[in-house]
Parts: sequence; C-alpha cells; structure tokens
Amino acid sequence: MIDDIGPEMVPVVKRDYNKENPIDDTIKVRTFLQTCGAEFSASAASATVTAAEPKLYLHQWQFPLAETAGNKLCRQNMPLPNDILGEGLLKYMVGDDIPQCQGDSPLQYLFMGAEGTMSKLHRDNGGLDISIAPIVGEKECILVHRSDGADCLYNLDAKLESIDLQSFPLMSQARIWQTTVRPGEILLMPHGTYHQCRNLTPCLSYSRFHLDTVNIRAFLQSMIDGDAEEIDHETVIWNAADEIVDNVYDYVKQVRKHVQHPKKYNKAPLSANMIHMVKTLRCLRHICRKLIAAETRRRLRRDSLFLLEYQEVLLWVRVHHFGCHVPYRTRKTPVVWERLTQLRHWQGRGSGIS
Ligand SMILES: O=C(O)CCC(=O)C(=O)O
Ligand SMILES: [Fe+2]
Repeated sequence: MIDDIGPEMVPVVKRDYNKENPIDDTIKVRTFLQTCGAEFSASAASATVTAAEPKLYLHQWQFPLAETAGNKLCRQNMPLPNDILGEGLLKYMVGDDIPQCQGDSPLQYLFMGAEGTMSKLHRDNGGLDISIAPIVGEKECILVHRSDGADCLYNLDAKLESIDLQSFPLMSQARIWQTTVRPGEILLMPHGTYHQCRNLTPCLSYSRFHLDTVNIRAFLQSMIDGDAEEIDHETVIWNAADEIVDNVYDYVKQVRKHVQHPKKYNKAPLSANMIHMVKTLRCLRHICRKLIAAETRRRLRRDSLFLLEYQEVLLWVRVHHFGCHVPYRTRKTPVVWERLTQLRHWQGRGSGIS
C-alpha cells in the first residue's frame, strides 16, 4: 500500500473530533500507515494497544480525486444488479474532467482505522443513498430514520450512547437500527439516513454514494435546498440526461434505418439496458414536470430576488428535459433540445417502450 499510494494526501480525524467539522488534518498515506499501521495490526492481533497519542482515523478519503489512487481503484468494483440498485447516474458526473475516474463515480470513499475509531451520528446531505462495505474488519452501524433526527432525537441533542428519556421523551419513538457489517456484506442506506459507525476491529471500508431513479427526487430537492455545496447536482443531471439521450437517440436512428430500408438494415435488438435508459429519461421528465408545477405555484408567493435565482434552475430544467420554447443559455442545450423533441415523436409512435 505504501508503494502504491504512499505519497497521496488523505484526510484524518482524531479520537475526540468535532462532529460539525471532523477533518482534523490531511497527511500522507505513508505517514498515516507508519503512525497507525502498528496500532492497526496490533489491534488486529487483539493485543492491548496503549496509544499515547489519540488514534487517527483515515476519514472519508475521496480517492477518485487523487491521481494515482484514482487510476488504481476506480472501476474496480462490480455494480450491484439493477434489481437491488438501479443503474447509477453519478458515473456521468465528471466526464473527462477527472481522467482517473475513467467514467466511474467520483463520490467513492475509503475509511481506515483501528478498533474503536468512529464517526459520530450524522447524515450526508445531497439526497444520495450510501453503501458501506468493509473490506477488512467489522463495523458497527447505528441508523436512525431520516425523519426522526429533528423531532425524536431533538436535532441530535439526544445521545444514542446515553438514552435519557426524562430529558428526551420522544426518543422512544425514533426508528433506530443497529447492525454489524463484515467483509462480503454491504449496508445500503436510503438517502438522508442518520448513521453512526464504529470500527469493532481494525477496519478498512469502502463507502459509495448512489443515485438512481428511486432517489432522484431527493437529489433534486437537495439541489433546490442547496444543502450540499460539494455536489454539483446540476452537472450530474445534465450529463446523465445528455448521455442517455445520446444513447437512446443512436438506437432510434438504427430503428429508423430498419423501418425505412428493412432489406438493407437489420432490426436493432431492444436491450434491457435501453429500456432502462428510456425509463430513466421518462422519470426525469415526470419529476421535472412536478417540480416546475410546484415551483410555478410557489413562485407567485416568493419575492422577486429569489425568483430571479430560481428561474435559472427552472429554465435549466425546462430546456434540458422538455425542450420548452424558452430562451436558453446553457451549454449544449440546442442539441439536446432537438434530440428530446425527436425522441418524443418517436416514442409517440407506439414503439412499445414509450
Ligand atoms: O465508516 C465510517 O466511519 C463512516 C461512514 C460514513 O459516514 C459514510 O460512508 O457516509
Ligand atoms: Fe456518512
């Protein structure tokens, strides 16, 4: 590991970190392993570790952004089958901007720490699902339903370690799950789930954010709320829609050729993947319609400053997904507009997947 990714800088937290701002420092992987490697293997061998220094926890290292690690580790995992998680849309997030991602999602992370290192109760904004998979070691995860943090946990003032029903009576109503994940298992958390994770043994684990048509509403809501600055929602949706429209339109062209010259061109087979892509586009379209309708109503009640900001989003959504006849100013908009229009006509002809 030192040879492979030793020079990369990684974020670390110390034992008693501030949960609002957990990252204490960034250090080289080499330094982390030299400082904590012994602690890691000592606790792996169940030896008693008497750490004079607070334990360091390599915390949420977004390795696809690092050149060497990204090149080595991106596209190395097999996506879960689509009956478990829908086709991931985050892979469209960066395009060629981060070459080492190689078409993979940039929102992938590594955690590594000795027994007892932990992440306090929190939730990750952005409307994304999260999967957690230990590669080495065991992790205890306590999950709280996304709707219960504010009321039942009193905005997280109520502590899971010391349940005090006198001070926090609604805690008895909170939906809380506790589980331990081990290598070979994957914990899937729906968007917005509060989670607290503690390494029961030395643990190296892999976390990955996920977006598909199931949580896209939450994703769009997060875009509107502006609650996750680190995620470029607009680009994700733009790139996903653009790429999917491209793929579907290529297929449409093949179908057209066959319809017009059946002797010359073979019928293009309709793959499950293509059906999935059309469903994804349709889902984007329906959700955006709802958003636009809701916002148009809300718009009447908002002040003009907010309106100005919001109209940009609406404009973007309209142009990208419905090809409405409004002036536009975004990147490749005219091309996508044209394609969406053509796609709609094609779907209307009873293709069987409209
Ligand atoms: O494994 C951990 O310590 C925390 C994991 C986490 O918070 C996440 O993946 O979002
Ligand atoms: Fe998290």
